[in-house]
Amino acid sequence: MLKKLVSTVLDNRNEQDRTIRVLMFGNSGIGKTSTLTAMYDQFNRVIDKNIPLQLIPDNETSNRLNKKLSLLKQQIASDQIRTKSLMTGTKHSEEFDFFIAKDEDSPEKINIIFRDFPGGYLETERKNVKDWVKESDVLIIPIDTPALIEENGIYNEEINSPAKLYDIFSAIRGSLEINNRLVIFVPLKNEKYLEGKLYYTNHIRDLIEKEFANLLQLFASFSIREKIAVVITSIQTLGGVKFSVIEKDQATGKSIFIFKKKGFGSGYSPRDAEQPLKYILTFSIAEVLKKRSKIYRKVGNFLNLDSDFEKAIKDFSKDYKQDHNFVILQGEELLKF
Ligand SMILES: Nc1nc2c(ncn2[C@@H]2O[C@H](COP(=O)(O)OP(=O)(O)O)[C@@H](O)[C@H]2O)c(=O)[nH]1
Ligand SMILES: [Mg+2]
Repeated sequence: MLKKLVSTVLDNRNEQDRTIRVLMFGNSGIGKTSTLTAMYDQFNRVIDKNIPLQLIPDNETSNRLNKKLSLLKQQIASDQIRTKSLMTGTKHSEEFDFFIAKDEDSPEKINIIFRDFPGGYLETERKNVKDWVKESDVLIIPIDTPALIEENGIYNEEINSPAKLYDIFSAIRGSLEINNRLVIFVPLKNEKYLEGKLYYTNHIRDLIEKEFANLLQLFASFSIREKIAVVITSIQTLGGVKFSVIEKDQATGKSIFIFKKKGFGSGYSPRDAEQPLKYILTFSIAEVLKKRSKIYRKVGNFLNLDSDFEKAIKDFSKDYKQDHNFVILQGEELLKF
């Protein structure tokens, strides 16, 4: 009893320095670093100027992402993009640290740590991956959309690895029953399938539900479903190009997905890249509020999140998109404050 009380109070103290841990899955070349880059680049651009918030990377994160940003912009300047050949994928596990605050000196902040690891780890470093899942609040599963859709999805298993993901999660299903989590499927490279009317008629959601059925059933199982919110947010980290054809590389026999510029003048134009962050912040603030009301009941004393800061976070995140391509599959309760 005493132990419980002490740990509640300690939790309480730590609330000042809140950290959200986000784990990014996906084989190299799927678009993890591009997603972070576009998110960081877009956040400060799209946020309403009346909301006093910034997404601030630490120095190392900033250097790495700015490098990536210039690579992406260069890439889009060429007429044709061959995935995997122009850029090297993630080779080892990396962390990208950000915080959200009014400014650098503000004592009120939320830390967000993204961890990115090479897809091969799903086979070779399973113990680490499982530990990372256990300590994460948010799991991001980027999806290579052309691999999901083209040629009836024959490339899906190899590129998006639903079976490997299922193995990892089902091995630790007990831990999924303990803390609340948010899982975000992020279809990428989807420019071709979201154009014009296709935005409202594409089958991306249906295909995710079909191809990841095992994983989704696990998340929806009795002891887990109250603990996990699952959403789909289709975003574009490049925007100016669209999938064109799959070609066989003569030398290696490997299939290469080719992207072409949408039009003569099209350039780097990410779309909706801030949306996953809105979901992450909505989930996080809802968690904080829940904890606070619990602590209030137990100890009769709670620590405030500065009310202006709390309001700013709510103002930014409350209007997350919900439409054909932004879907809450389960756990809507965890995304309400
Ligand atoms: N067309 C298009 N290409 C993308 C998108 N996101 C990523 N890519 C491509 O995928 C490549 C690999 O992405 P990267 O973020 O380096 O993958 P990582 O290994 O998972 O970190 C990039 O160089 C882009 O060419 C997207 O939204 N649209
Ligand atoms: Mg990477």
